[in-house]
Amino acid sequence: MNPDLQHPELVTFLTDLKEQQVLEEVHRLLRKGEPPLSILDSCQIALRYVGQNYEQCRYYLSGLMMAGEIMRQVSEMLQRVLEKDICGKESGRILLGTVQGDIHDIGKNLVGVILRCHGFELLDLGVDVPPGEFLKATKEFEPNIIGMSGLLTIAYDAMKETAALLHGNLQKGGGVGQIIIGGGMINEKVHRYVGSDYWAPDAMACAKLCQKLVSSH
Ligand code: B1M
Repeated sequence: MNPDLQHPELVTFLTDLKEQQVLEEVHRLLRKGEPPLSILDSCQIALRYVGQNYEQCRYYLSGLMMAGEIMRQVSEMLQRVLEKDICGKESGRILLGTVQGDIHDIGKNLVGVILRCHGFELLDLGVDVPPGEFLKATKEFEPNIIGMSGLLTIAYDAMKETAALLHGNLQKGGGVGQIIIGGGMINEKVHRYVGSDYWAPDAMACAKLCQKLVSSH
């Protein structure tokens, strides 16, 4: 394991799916005043190891499910602190969802928490959201920004289809409907493939980008 890790014990506990120890360690770190986003970073490193263990058949699907359940509980603990810590006065509407075919929602939910903490009005469509549902909600809610999350490689095509549908149906300008994508394996190349307007590597970067986009209109 990398010796430069910020929270090596947390990373080991989560990689080994030790639920109780993870929750106790997160609790201890938060009490010590550790920033919630740095705790999240360490959890993401551990989840990458969990994913590798799954790919290399050291964990079954139940390992992924267990990691998801532990992470759901950690997210709740971090969310309580984040909601107290960050606040903003941006006004703007954001539509968020995990694209069709993908049910991963832990990262999306954290993005939602941080956007709300920055003062944005949020409509979260949930997971496995078909392109047409994004379009329908965009017409009704008139968001400044549409955020699509996806962790699976197969999600790229759903993102591409959704972006094409939205771009084809929405008028450019007026600050409505700029598309941001994000999720575990999203990068510049995927962003170009999908045809989104922007991409963000993590929840905080997404919130900062949304602030910039909304304030420039
Ligand atoms: Co799945 N899974 N999973 N999984 N899972 C991955 C993604 C995988 C990489 C694991 C691996 O094999 N290494 C792999 C995908 C491989 C690929 O496509 N190339 C995988 C697979 C294969 C699968 C299944 C297909 C397994 C199967 O059934 N055989 C299946 C797919 C189901 C489906 O979606 N149709 C599946 C199912 C699941 C569970 C349900 C068991 C569970 C999810 C529970 C849940 O979400 N409620 C699960 C989990 C837990 C994982 C891993 C281990 C962890 C994901 C996670 O929550 N990360 C994951 C391995 C990994 O990620 N390394 C894996 C923590 C979260 C905080 O990070 O979501 O990246 P993340 O969010 C970050 C940023 O990405 C960013 O901000 C967040 C916070 O900073 N971000 C955005 C996210 N959305 C954003 C949007 C933005 C901007 C930033 O703008 C709008």
